[in-house]
Amino acid sequence: MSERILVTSALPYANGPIHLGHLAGAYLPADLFVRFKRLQNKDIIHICGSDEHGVPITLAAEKRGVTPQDIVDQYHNENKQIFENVGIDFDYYGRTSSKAHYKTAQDFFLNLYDKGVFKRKEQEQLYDEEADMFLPDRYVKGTCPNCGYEEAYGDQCESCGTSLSPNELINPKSAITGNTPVTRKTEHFYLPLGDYQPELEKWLETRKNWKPNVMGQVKSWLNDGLSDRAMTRDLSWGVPVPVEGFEDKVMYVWFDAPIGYISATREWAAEQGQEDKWKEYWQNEDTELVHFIGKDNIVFHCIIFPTLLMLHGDYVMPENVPANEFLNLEGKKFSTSRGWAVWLDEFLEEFEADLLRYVLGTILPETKDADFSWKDFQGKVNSELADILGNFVHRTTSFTENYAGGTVPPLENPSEKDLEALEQIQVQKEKIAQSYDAYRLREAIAETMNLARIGNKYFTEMEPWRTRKEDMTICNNTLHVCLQLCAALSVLFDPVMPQKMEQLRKQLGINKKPAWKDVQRDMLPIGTQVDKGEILFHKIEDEIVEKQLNKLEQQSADTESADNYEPLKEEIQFGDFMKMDIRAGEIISAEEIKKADKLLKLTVNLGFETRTIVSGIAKHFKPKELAGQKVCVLANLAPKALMGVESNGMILMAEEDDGSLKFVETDSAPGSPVT
Ligand code: B3M
Ligand code: ZN
Repeated sequence: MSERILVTSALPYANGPIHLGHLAGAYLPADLFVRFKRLQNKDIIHICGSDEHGVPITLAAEKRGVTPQDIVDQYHNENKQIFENVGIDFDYYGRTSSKAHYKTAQDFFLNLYDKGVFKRKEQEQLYDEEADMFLPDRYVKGTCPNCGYEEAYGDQCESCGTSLSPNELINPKSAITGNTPVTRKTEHFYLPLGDYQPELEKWLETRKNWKPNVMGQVKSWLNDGLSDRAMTRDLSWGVPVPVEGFEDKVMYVWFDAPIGYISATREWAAEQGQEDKWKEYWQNEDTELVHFIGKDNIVFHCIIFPTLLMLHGDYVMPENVPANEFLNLEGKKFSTSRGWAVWLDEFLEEFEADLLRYVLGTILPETKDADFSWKDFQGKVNSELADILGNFVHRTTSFTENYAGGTVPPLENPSEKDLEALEQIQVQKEKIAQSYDAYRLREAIAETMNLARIGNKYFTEMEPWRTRKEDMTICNNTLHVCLQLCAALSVLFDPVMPQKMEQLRKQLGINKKPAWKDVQRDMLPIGTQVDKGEILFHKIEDEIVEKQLNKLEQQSADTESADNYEPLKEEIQFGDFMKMDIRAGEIISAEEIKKADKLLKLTVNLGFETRTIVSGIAKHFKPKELAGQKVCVLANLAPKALMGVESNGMILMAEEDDGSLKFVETDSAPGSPVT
C-alpha cells in the first residue's frame, strides 16, 4: 500500500432516501475499509456526495410536481444526515449542483474537447411531441430486446441488466405522457470508446488484484467491443455544455458525476484552507484511488471514467474498484417503487446503528448477491453479538469487578493455555488486517468475531468460578488474559462497531483511542480500573422482528395499491385554481344526441340562467333518470361545439378505478359558488 489513499463511494442520486441495499453495496464496505486504514494511521480520505443530475432526478421532480432543485435539496440533506447517523464517516459529502463542480466538470469537458477527443454526430433520437422534448435515457420505457421485459428503461433493463439505448426498445413509450415517440435529428458529442479500447485494455491488464466479479463484467464489455457513447443530452437540468452552439444542452450525467469525486475533494481542501491539497490525492502517483460501488456502476467506473481520466492525463487512475453485487431483502430484490425496502432512517429509529453495521458487514454481497432477512438479523444479534462478544465481555468485566477488586490483575507463571490465548491476539490481528487489505470485509469481520469466540471458549475452559475458590493466581491469570483479549477486541472491532467499541473501551479504562499497532498482548496495564458497565448487546425478541416483517408486508401492499391510482397532475398555483368558476346546479332534463353514443345533451338550471351542457355520460346514465340530479358545474369554461351541439360548461364527475362514474353532488341552491 502506498503513501496516500483516496476512497470514493458512489454518489447516490438525490432522488430518494437511502435503504439497506445501498448501504451494503458501497457505503458500509467503504467505511469499514477507511476506518481500518485510519486505525493504521494511514493518510486516507473518504469522499462522497449527492449525484444531483440525470433523468432519475428530473423524473422524480415531475412525478411530485416540484422542481429538480427542490428534490435534490431535500434528499441531499436527508441522505447526508442518514449517513452520519449510521456512522458512515465521510471526510466530505459534496453535491454535483455546486458551482465548484460545474467549473471542474466544464474544465474537464473543455480539456477533452480541445484535444479533439469527442466525435460530433447528428443522429435520430426519440422525441415526445406533446411534451415537446427529446427523450434520453429513462424518459423512455419499452420492451427489452434482450429478455422481453416490458418495463425496461431507455438506458437499462432492470430485469436482465443489459445496458440499452432508447432506440433499441421495442414499442417505446414516453415516460412523461405515455405517448409513442417520434424521431428527430439532434447533434451531440460522442466519446469514441472503441478508439481507446486498446490503450484501456493495456491499463486493465496491470490491474492484477481486482475482484473476479468486477473483472468478469469488464471483460464481457470489452469482448463485445466498445462503441461511441453520447456525452451530452438535450435536457435543461445538468451541467451546461461549455461549447458554442451547445449552450442549451447539458452533459450526460455519467460524464459529470464521477468528476464529482474530484470537485468534492477540491471543496474538502478549500474548506480546510489548503486550496491545493486536493492535488496530493488526485495528481500524485503515490496515491491509490479506490472506488467503492455497486455492480450496476461497474462499466462507468472501470471503463468510461478511466478512459476519461486517461485522456485528460492529469489525474491518477483507479487502483481498485471493489464493486459489490446486490443485497436482496427477504429473498426479493429491493424495490422503491414496489415498497420492498427497509429505509435506513426508519431502521435507526428502532435499532442501534452498530447492530446493523455488524450484521450487514457479515453478509456483504462481495462475490455474489446476498440476502437480508429480519430473522437472520435477530439471529446474528442474539447468537453472535449478545451470546459471544457481549457475553465474553460481560463475564470478564463482572468477574474482575467481583473477584479481582475491579482492576487488571497481574499475569504470574502463566500456563501454556494462557499464553496460547494471548498469542491469538497477534494471530487474529494479522489475519484481520490481511482480509481488510484484500477487501474481504466479511472475512475480516468473521475473524474479529473469532477472537471473541476464542476468548469465550478459553474463559469456559479455565473455569474461573472454580479457580477463584481453589487458586486465585490461576483465576487472576485467566482474568488478565481475558481482559487483554477484550482490549484487543475494542480496537479490532472498532471499524465495524465504532460506538459500541468506544463504550467497551470506557469500561476497560482505555481513555485514549489506541491505534492498530497498539493492539498487543499487554495493551491493558496491570492495575487499570475496570468497570463492568452496561451490557453491550441486548437480545432482540421475536415480537420485535415480527413487527418489522409485518411492516414490510404492509408497506409493500400499500405501495402496490397506491399504484392503482391515477398519478397526480402537475402542481398548480392557487391563482390557477381561482380562475375556475364552479357553481351548484340541477339537471332539468336530458336527451340523447344522434350518432354520439357517449354523449348526452343536458339542460341545467344554474339559478341565474339555464344552460345546455353536453356531457360524456351516456354509457353510465339513462336520460330519464337524470331530471332533478344535483350537480357541480364548471361554469366559465369556453363554449365548445360537440357533435353539432354547443356545450356551455362541464359537469364534474368522479371516476372510480373500475371506470364507473358518480356525480359530484351538492345540496346548495343552483348558482351557489363552489370553492
Ligand atoms: N448516482 C448511480 C447510483 O446511485 C449513480 C452513481 C454515481 S457515482 C459517480 O447507483
Ligand atoms: Zn432485459
